[in-house]
Amino acid sequence: MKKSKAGVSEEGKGVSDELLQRMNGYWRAANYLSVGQIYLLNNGLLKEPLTLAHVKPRLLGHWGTTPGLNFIYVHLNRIITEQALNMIYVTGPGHGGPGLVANTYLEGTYSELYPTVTQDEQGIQKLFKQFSFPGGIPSHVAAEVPGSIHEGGELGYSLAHAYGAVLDNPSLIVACVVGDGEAETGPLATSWHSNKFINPARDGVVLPILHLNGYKIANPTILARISDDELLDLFSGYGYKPYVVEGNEPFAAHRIMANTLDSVMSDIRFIKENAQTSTADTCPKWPMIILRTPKGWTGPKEVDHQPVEGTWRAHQVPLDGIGKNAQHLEMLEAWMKSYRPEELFDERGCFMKDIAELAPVGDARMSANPHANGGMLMKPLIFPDFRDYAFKLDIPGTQTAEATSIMGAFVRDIMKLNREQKNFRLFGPDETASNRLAKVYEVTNKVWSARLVEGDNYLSRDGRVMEVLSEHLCQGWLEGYLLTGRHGLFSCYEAFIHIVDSMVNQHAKWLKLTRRLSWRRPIPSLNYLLTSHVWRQDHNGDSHQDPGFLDHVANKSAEIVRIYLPPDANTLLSVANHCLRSTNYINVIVAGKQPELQWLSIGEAQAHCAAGMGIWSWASNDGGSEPDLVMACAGDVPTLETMAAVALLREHFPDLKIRVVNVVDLMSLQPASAHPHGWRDEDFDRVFTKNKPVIFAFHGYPTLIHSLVYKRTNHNNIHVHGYRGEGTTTTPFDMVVINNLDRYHLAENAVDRVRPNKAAEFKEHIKEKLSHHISYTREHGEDMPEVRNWKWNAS
Ligand SMILES: Cc1ncc(C[n+]2csc(CCOP(=O)(O)OP(=O)(O)O)c2C)c(N)n1
Ligand SMILES: [Mg+2]
Repeated sequence: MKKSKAGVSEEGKGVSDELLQRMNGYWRAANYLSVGQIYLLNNGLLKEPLTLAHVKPRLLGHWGTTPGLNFIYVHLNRIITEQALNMIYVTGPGHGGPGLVANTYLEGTYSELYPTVTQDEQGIQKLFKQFSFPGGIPSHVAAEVPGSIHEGGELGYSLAHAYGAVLDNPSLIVACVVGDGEAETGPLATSWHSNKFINPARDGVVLPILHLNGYKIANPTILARISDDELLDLFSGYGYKPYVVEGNEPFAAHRIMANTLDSVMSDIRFIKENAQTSTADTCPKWPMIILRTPKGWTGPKEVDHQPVEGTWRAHQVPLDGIGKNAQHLEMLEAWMKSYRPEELFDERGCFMKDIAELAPVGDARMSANPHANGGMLMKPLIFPDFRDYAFKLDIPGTQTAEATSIMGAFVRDIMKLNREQKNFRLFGPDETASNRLAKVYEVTNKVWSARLVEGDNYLSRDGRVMEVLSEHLCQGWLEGYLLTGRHGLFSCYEAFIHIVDSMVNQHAKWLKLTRRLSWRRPIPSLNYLLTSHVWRQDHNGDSHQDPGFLDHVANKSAEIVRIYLPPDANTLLSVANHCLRSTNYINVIVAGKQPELQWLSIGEAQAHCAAGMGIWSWASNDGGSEPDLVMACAGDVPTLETMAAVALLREHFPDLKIRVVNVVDLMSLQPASAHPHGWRDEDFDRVFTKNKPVIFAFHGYPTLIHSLVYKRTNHNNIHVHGYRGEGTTTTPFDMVVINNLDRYHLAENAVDRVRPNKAAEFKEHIKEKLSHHISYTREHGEDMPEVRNWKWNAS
């Protein structure tokens, strides 16, 4: 590759041939252990001639990326040791699990955390057998792998995680290997721009290493097939200083890599040393490495007359016909022996001391760095008393407030109180102000390290709000920040949070796994505030209306997920206070930003949120005895419509005994056996009755409520109104009408069930109301005054 536009490394400096030879030995050892994990059941040190009985019956793993990952690892170890660096390793191609496991084993961390995997022949045997094996460990760089904050199974998030990890960690360097296939994904493509959000004086350093091995599973990669000029221009254009390391002859490649890393580190030191005094108005050009080496390097060159090394065929298991083909078995033995294991491990299977010494020690090992087990470094947030921000309620249902704006003051003061310990940030795709959290700008700005121009609002290099128009990037940054032990909140439009559905899956899986690993410390929860929700998209309409993220999240493990639908500002404060203090959860809070009626005092809100759901006795007229009807609701708009429906029913059917139930913690609907927040059946039955009709107004898709309550005694009587996929740009009330979630449809459904013989007249009344609503809104462009100005006065 042409290097004219690339950073030029300081040739010939520093590293002796003798050291490079030892590093090559370390690399051979890691490669040997990687191949062993993929193939061997026993005979780990190949002391006996290899037979079929020594080989796993199912060969599961990925070789292609692994030698490159191992190559990078040993080189990073050198600079960590020589320069006393604080570094972790993020593996974009996480399918290279064998390589990372091998390295963590070679540096001793693996045996410290998993003492049965000893540093001897028996331990190697165990290490090999357990990989991709029932009852063993997964094939990827999963939570089980010491030093990992990134599983890398679903490609695309490595660089966002890496950047999230270095925020507010000025001494940390994250070496982030990006697969050239991974680089084709949308989330990864946008992640290069993270450098515009890094403040060199306050944050750490990400060293991206593009692993240009040329291939994915079955195809070449785009970046491997564009011209060298275009490739270098691309990364210069992203604001990096690209260095190229290229080669297929190991020793020569070692030298170039070592020299390049020395140059890279001197660039990094220069930027860091000048960070405090720099007056530049653009971001520094951080170095990055383009590593162009063959896929499946050092593996079989040809199998069955097909080239393998340096092609896509090396991606998984290059010799996969071992059971049927004696030649494959011989080739495997020759391949493994080419690493000369007898020079790397002694008779007992211990790693040779002179090579082992190359690894850093203690916490300097990338596998033992506490940043990669973020809970170890987690400092709890300092909180103001959330009750100090309470909306002062005089009479329920008569005063209005913007819930998220009130929460904004609380968040502002959390930001202020934690400014010194620098462990709280707010993330959002360009919507913090739109979501009414702008009070936070009284104490901080949005971070922006690119050029500033006059008139820019609330932008600075020191800001603690991270806004970029990529939900992927917000999510990835926040995950990286949380995984390294800090706290945050992601505020997002409800409909567009779906963009990160799949990332949520991955994070939920990660959290679930870490709960089973005693050495992994709990990390702060992933908190979402979904505002600008389905029912109040007055500007935007159909494209912005979808409450389905709740369904997506509700499917995840009950250990991990919590969903809150606070009906007003004080309940939102209480819920936010709870979520921001929690660890190891995914908390989803849905709350509107528009002025809405307020229902509970702060004391009532706190008690209601602690219970999860409950009877609003002040709004009920059942006198505490068995009602005729339960009107239930979850979500702010459904609560308003339910209350209005109750008022209507009371006016027309004064003898009807109606109970109002509000649900703030959605998971309390589930049985106690299904979710830790689930109510016991007897308590649920007491509230929802065993046999009375329940009209349930729900924020999201009705099927979610049905699925949560299907085991409850009264399930057959629970009739849910929610989002039916009807959307458009219209008035707030018309939006609920077209989905049958409005007060009239709720009341009509109730009457059909409890007063069927007296329903006709009432239904006629409702028909008139709805028809008036249609004509009024179509004529005036706003809701009828009786809807707009409605207040609760039924008590
Ligand atoms: C988002 C996503 N899509 C598809 C896959 C399936 N997959 C696994 S590995 C791979 C190829 C990866 O190629 P590259 O990033 O170049 O890694 P390497 O060559 O180092 O193995 C693909 C497509 C995946 N893991 N994640
Ligand atoms: Mg590749």
